[in-house]
Amino acid sequence: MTNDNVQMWEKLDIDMKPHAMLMTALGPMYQEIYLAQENRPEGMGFYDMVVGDIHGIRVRELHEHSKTGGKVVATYCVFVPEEIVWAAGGIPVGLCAGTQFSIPIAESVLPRNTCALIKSSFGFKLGRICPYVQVSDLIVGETTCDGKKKMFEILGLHHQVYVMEVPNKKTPASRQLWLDEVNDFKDVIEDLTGNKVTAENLKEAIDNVNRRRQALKRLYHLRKVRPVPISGKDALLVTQVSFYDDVKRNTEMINKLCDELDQRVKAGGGVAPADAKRILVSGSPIAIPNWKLHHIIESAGAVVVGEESCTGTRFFSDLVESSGDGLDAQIKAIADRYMNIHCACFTPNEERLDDIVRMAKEYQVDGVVHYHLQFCHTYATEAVQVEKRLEEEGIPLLRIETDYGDEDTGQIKNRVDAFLEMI
Ligand code: BJ8
Repeated sequence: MTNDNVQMWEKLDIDMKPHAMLMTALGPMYQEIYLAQENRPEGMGFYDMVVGDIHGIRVRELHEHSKTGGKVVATYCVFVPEEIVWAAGGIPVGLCAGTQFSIPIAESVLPRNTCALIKSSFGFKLGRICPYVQVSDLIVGETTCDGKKKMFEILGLHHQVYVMEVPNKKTPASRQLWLDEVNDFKDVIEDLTGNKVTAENLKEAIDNVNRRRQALKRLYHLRKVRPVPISGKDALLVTQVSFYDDVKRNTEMINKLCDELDQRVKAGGGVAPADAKRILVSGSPIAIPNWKLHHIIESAGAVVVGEESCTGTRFFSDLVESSGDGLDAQIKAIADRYMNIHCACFTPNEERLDDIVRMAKEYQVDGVVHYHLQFCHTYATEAVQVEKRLEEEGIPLLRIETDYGDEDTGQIKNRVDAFLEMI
């Protein structure tokens, strides 16, 4: 903890005591889950450094940006079009919301039977523990689920909040509604930053974000190889960090890592034996530092080779078509791309089932672990359809409902062990 960091956190009105407790807990946890892994790619050194100073380096960049009048826009969902923020000279940051630490604070206000992700994010703001929240000028929420929607109303009492309406169907009328929402979002961001979104700056932003998506696609493509050259935990971390790192640096670091993995694959090297059980994780997003499920699966000798989630393929599989045919066409291309995200908030959501089956085959998995947070009704209920579809396809499935606590770790371990034995 450097003095510079401490001064910056004080300026950001961080509550220093609980914040210090959070930072102290993170180190040993990262050591146990990440640094104890064997045969890690050297390229993960960058991510170790990022996590080692998780509330330092990047927050400082955002803080410097703020000091020169730049705006920071925080988000909780992959539906918020980051290209528009970049184009207007702002910096988008995907907030973490993956720790148990902030949940008791949130439960002093929110109902306890609310999903961990909502409580964790709300607790960060209420407790003034997260510098990414504190440095942001605006939090952009969305109407993807009832818990979030109502939480954003209360969050609005503590921070500047703007909510985008995400429709629940993918009909032509819904698509028009979403296009209008994206246009309104552009106006909000222009007002916030004082900068106009133009065809030129938007094209540059689209290209930059697309390049990061392509780099992540490259990383995931490498995970299809047997033996797999990178652990699921490490690949998950790369995606998690992509939510808040600078888009150009992030793309460069992912590609560098992939260059190394290419060499590994050529040499036939891997992080797990070629016959290790291969698992696809599907379901709710897994926000940093929630590494619980991957750690359990990989500690049991299997390897996670893909994530069908918003901290996985839903984040990057589709690109925005960068035709450059003027601002209206670009905004339409952005709206179309985001409507392709197969979140469980949509009905029907057959495309997600298709994606899970396609990924299970492409990544040659032995089984799928469907993961959802307790009190997340959309993913819990959609799991019924996932189970039915995978049964028809002959793909083994394990359903896990959990939260960010440790109480059920032993029970999940037993269920994962039994599942791996069975497949
Ligand atoms: S596009 S998955 S990031 S909404 S887990 S808060 S749904 S009760 S996170 Fe998500 Fe966007 Fe969809 Fe992706 Fe509600 Fe469920 Fe909690 Fe959730």
